[in-house]
Amino acid sequence: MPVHERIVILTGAGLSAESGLSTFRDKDGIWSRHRIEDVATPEAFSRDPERVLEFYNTRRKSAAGVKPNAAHVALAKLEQEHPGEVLTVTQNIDPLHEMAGARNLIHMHGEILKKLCAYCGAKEPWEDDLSTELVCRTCNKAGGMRPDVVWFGEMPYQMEEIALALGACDLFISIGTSGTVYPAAGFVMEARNAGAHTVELNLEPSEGATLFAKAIHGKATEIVPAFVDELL
Ligand code: BV8
Repeated sequence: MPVHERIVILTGAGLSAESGLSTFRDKDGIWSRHRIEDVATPEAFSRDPERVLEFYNTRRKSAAGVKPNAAHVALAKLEQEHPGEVLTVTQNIDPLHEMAGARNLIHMHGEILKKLCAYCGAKEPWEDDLSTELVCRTCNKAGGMRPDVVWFGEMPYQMEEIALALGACDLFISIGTSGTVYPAAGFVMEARNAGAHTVELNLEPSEGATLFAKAIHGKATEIVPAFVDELL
């Protein structure tokens, strides 16, 4: 495989599955137990904030107790050892990439271990439960504290930076994502238009599988380390 100068990696819930975190659309996934409209939209938060906060309090507890797996470690090794630029864009809100050593990382859908004040926009690390009684230390208002997570209908973070990276990359790797949620699911097209080689690493073909030049199917902890070794 030729040496690639600029690599963009997109990751999804399938990367964290073998660390013990539920995915969204697998048979016993998160969306089989909750409706997006009830727990992952701004309307749901204004309609029933306690229900939304409870959904994320449960997920924050499970995210705080898990460890990176061999796939996260392999991706951090690629970033450290590869001579070119490696950017990881994750849809995941867990901290597993950074725990494995990733540094050049964008959490496009936010982070479960941060809180955001809906009134003033203040953000800070937060590992405990959130409740509507919590008073914001910046604007002193209560009732607006939410997880720093991008809900459906909200603009993902750092989209300009991501678009620039996709437009300049020569290798785009998509790992552990079903390719159902936009704009992330459209990144492969942006990379192709930039002339990049595109590879999908997933348990099974994603919804966008036919858009990739190459596909490798299997469990992330097996196929990602092998693929990284091939690249290095
Ligand atoms: C936007 C954070 C507009 C929260 C998430 C109607 C109204 C509003 C919007 C829309 C609409 N219709 C369509 C849209 C657009 C919408 C969208 O795409 N909807 C889909 C459902 C059709 N998108 C949005 O709303 C986005 N925002 O459009 O804004 C806008 C424009 C301008 C100005 C302002 C606004 C925002 C989307 C972000 C929503 N937030 N997450 C949270 O986590 O609770 S999305 C959520 O889905 C997660 O981030 C998750 O990462 C993401 C994608 O899921 P995946 O990661 O792919 O996980 P999934 O379970 O689906 O798949 C796992 C894969 O792994 C599977 O393929 C499986 O085979 C594989 N796997 C499993 N185990 C393994 C494995 N692979 C390897 N090894 C294993 N062991």
